[in-house]
Amino acid sequence: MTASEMKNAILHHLVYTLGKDAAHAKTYDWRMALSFAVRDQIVDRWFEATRRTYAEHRKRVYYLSLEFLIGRLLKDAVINMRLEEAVQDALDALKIDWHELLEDEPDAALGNGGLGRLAACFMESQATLGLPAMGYGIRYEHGLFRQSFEDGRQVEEPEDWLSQTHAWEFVRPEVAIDIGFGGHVQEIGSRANWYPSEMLIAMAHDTPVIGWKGRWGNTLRLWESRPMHGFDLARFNRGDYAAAAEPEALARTLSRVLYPDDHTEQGKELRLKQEFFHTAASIRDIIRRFESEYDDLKLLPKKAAIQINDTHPAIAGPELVRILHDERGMDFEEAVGIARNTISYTNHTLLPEALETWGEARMGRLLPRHMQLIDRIDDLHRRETGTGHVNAHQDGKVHMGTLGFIMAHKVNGVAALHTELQKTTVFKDLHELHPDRIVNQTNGVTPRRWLLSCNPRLASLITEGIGDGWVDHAEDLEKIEPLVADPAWLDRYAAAKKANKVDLSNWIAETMEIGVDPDAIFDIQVKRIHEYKRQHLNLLETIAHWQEIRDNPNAGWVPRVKIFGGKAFPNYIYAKDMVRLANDMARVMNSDPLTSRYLKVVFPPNYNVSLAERLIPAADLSEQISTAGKEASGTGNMKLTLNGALTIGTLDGANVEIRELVGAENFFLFGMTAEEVMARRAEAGHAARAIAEDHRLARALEAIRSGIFSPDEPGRYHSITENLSHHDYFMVCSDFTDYWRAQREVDTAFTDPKDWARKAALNTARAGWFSSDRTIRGYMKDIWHTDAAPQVADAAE
Ligand code: F55
Repeated sequence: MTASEMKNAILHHLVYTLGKDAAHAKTYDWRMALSFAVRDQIVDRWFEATRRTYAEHRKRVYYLSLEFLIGRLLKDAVINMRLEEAVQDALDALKIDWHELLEDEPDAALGNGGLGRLAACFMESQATLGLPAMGYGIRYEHGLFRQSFEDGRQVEEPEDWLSQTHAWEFVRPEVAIDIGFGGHVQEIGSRANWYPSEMLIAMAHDTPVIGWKGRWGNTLRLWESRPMHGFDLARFNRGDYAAAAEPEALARTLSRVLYPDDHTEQGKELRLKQEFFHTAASIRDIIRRFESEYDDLKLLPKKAAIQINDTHPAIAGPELVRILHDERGMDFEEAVGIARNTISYTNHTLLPEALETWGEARMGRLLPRHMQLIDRIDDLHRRETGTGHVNAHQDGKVHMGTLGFIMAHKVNGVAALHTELQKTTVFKDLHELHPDRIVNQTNGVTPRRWLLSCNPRLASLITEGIGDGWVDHAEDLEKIEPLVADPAWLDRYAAAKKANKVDLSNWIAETMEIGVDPDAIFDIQVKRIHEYKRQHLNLLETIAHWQEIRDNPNAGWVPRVKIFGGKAFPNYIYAKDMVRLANDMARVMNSDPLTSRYLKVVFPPNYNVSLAERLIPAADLSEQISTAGKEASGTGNMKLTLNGALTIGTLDGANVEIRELVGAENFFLFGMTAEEVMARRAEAGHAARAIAEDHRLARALEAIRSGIFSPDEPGRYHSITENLSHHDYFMVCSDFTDYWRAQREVDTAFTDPKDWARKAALNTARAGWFSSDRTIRGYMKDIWHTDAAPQVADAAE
């Protein structure tokens, strides 16, 4: 497409789709017009992919996830369709600022963190690989809350991305699926009819997901809940307007808000209803599509693979069995076998508090037939394995992890260490019964968004050196290794990083009124705020470092900017205290005339995908400091490595694999191993001992206790200091000394800029394996047993 064709397409949509005259169009109108013009380019390719999938009777992959953290879509679409030049030139001709349009797009924040963003990277990789696949999720009206700070405290406001038209979706009113809850069951022999007492409708909204060079397009189908019957006219006519609107309001509640949970499960009925709503609509849609092509349900596992993203859609097992057995008349055992061979389950956490359970009373009330089927599935599993003690329904609760495991042919962990720990902890008993079921698929991230799009300077430098093959064969990044030996090339690598840091410094100055030195170490910890991720370990080290600078302000310190980003679950008081402490520290330290040249703390509010895209390219140091054994994988760690940040980290999650690949000499390792953590935890008084043995740690804790950071309320962080001094489940104190040592190694290493640049470039060169393309290929081979389709011709540049 030429620039002038693009310009005409934009103007056409401006006038005929948006009904705006160019003279009066605002940023929003131009963005929408551009988005529609780009979307038009995608649609034919998207149809072609669907046509081929049907024509070739391809197996399809269905990715069921309560979260898709897709962020903004315009730039992604433009880049993958290779329309960048055409768009830029067209907008120049129209005197419209491309960056202003990009910034105008709201983030689609339909997820909490890693799990949701992984689903988004997977969708993009599946499309890039030409794998016929479909993502199923919920079209939340309000995504993850918007975070702001008041007096340093986190304040949550509702997120409102749908207050403007969503440019990328197609509404499918004809795809409307009935969903029931409650009611009673009438058993007929082994089968049953379920008569729900409450019904609503799941309506589909489709967003095309286009792969690199437009070679393939898949669909992200998001369900919106709708009332079965509109509003109550009789009540309305009686003048009871609120009551008339009530059924509709109740039905719509289901897709109203994203559950803002990251590891602290709050058993709420609405959440269970969301899970069933999502899963039942998706399974129904899958079966409908299958039956339009094939007439023998025994073929289901050959033609469909259903991946459940954590246990949130784990009711898929019983629901599929219910359809096969109750509705289609298949023998129960056969139905279980078919469902199991179709479904596989990804586990994302070992934290006991995050393993979903539902009370049998609630489950029985809301899903009476599923409750019966779960008992029969347990019963069958006991007979199959000859054991009595491993049940999904146990101690008055349904354990969704166990249910997910029993009803899947494969269960995967998300990094090598996490997968091994699954076998010895949460799924120990099940693993002994089914030793072939657990497999590993180490997470990955899409290099299109997380390098090509977010870091154009580095991407161009790489492409100039080795061509653009790395974009969809990220392992090719290793071809830059010979260039790393060339000092001139390394200078350019360092210059790209520096320019990204200057951009970020300017943004920090404009938005937060904090001046930071672009020559300082940009030390970044971005992720959900959680005790196990240990932002407070980073904060304690920051305090100790600040104190040493104050002791000796003229000692020639290596300047640092500590950058934090992340949201705390609204009810997670401890995490919110950590946020406030960081902000209190920033206030005190950034205005300290003795130290502020050397140390700044910056915590931009509302960390989301777009902010990640801004921060990650400017990072020198990546903080991956979780208590070993607790972070299943991490994916931010991969994005930062790819963008040439060196990791300071523990042997946890995918850090282990990152370190192996980039080389131990290019990674700052510290801390106890998962095994050592478990042993140390058993020792009484480990925290007190660690504090007694490290005067810096003791002094940093004392500083918090004394109220230096909260003079108006000295006791503000009592719970943090008390917890760390006496309990310290996450071993902050026990790992402090080694973390401090590693941080000083970082300082020393940074004083040799050439060597630092070399290490950074080697991180980029060796990070290609962390592409989600590799991860998806792994799922295809080991779990889904499926191939990619021959792709549509490349979109021309
Ligand atoms: C969301 C909802 C609930 Cl109810 C529980 C957890 C979550 C959630 O967001 N979990 C999450 O993000 N887990 C993360 O998954 C990533 C992708 O596999 C991992 O990299 C990361 O280690 C893990 O914490």
